[in-house]
Amino acid sequence: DPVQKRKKGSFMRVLVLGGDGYLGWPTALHLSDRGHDVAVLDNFARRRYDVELGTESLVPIENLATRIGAWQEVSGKRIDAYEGDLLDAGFVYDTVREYRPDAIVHFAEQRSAPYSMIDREHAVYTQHNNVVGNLNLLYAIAEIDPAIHLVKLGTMGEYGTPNIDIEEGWLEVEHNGRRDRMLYPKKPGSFYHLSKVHDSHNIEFACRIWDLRATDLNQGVVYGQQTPQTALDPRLATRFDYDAVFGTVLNRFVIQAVLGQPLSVYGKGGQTRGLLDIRDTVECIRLAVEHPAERGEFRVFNQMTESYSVRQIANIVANTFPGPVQIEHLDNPRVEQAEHYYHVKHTGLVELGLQPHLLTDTLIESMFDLVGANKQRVDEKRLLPGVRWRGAVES
Ligand code: NAD
Ligand code: USQ
Repeated sequence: DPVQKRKKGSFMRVLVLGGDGYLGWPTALHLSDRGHDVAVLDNFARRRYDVELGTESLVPIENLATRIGAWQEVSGKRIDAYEGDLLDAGFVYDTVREYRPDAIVHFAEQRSAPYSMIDREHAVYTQHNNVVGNLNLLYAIAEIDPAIHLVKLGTMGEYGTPNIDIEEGWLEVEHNGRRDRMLYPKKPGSFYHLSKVHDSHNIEFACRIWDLRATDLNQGVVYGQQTPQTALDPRLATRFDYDAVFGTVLNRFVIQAVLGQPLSVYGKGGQTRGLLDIRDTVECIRLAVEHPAERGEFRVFNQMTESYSVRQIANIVANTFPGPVQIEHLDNPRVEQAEHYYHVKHTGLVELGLQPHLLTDTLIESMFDLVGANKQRVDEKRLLPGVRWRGAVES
């Protein structure tokens, strides 16, 4: 009986939704390595976007069953797997009922801003998949076991780039002589980022009405591909996206440098973003899981360790690469502020014990080797951005 089992020790049962993805898989390994009982759930949508877009992870990845088998071989630990879709409410209820987790880590959403901006169909898919999947999950938790702690991946992009300091989720407001604590106002930059805002509002409401406990992790842009666990065996590798739809900025710049391609800075590169190392992502999730929110609490952490402008990121990569690197300024396909104020509070996770890996030359150099070893897998046609924020309505 899982409930009896968890009473015996401090280890938890954790269900990782999106556990076949870039971040979900290494997180599952990290939690399993720490002694928690872990199960992953995925519908493999991410592998299907690859087929749709004609691209593939730069680093070869195994299917989920092989990955799980390899982990058992290497660590002696078991990870359970549930294959299915969060849009299927019956499947979500059955899984939560059967596994009875203490915590659910929710990564399982369509996460690319450009993908959500391809056209109406992709925008609708993204918001439907993300918002409805999350809502099914909230109902399952409320009806089956409201003590389950939901650890939900949000994004720093929910806030956008306001001309005031960004707080951790909540803002003390004084208006016409009265004060209140309000959810921080949001100004996101794509239909994908908007889906996360909608999720945050739904989760906060569920905490208020049903006394649920939730942690919303507004994560910045992640870079890197290896964690101590994924590095143990090539079959444990997580995906690494280089294409203009799913590849994120620092990872793309590293890949472009190795390929001898110019670094694709959108516009002048003055736009600033919060970033973090993938090793810090998995650690932040562990810290959130092991220190649950209180019943009724909607807790928000800003999950990032440093901020840089895109121009600075390009310069760091160019200066670290041993050969010549060109930096190219492309017309920005997105609609975003080119220069702006950016000051973010991100002390919550540090207070729980996070010791950040900052962007040192060492990590970038290890990424050069990884990319070099797989560079024949790159289809250069997939490097240039094709999705324009204004494109869908112009055409
Ligand atoms: P990913 O696409 O690699 O992983 C998401 C996984 O969820 C995929 O394996 C996909 O198949 C699965 N999934 C999607 N919809 C599903 C559904 N309806 N039912 C079941 N499974 C479903 O993405 P990632 O980069 O690992 O990101 C994980 C989460 O972290 C996302 O929510 C993303 O918004 C957030 N995040 C990512 C980054 C980043 O830089 N990668 C930064 C900030 C926040
Ligand atoms: N950019 C470039 N050149 C490139 C790619 C990106 O200049 O080749 C710029 C973009 O214009 C943007 C910034 O870099 O200003 C970040 O772009 P990105 O594609 O790395 O990240 P983004 O679209 O914001 O999305 C990624 C993840 C998403 C997550 C988000 C965190 O895909 O899931 O939510 O990072 S955040 O940015 O904090 O919202």
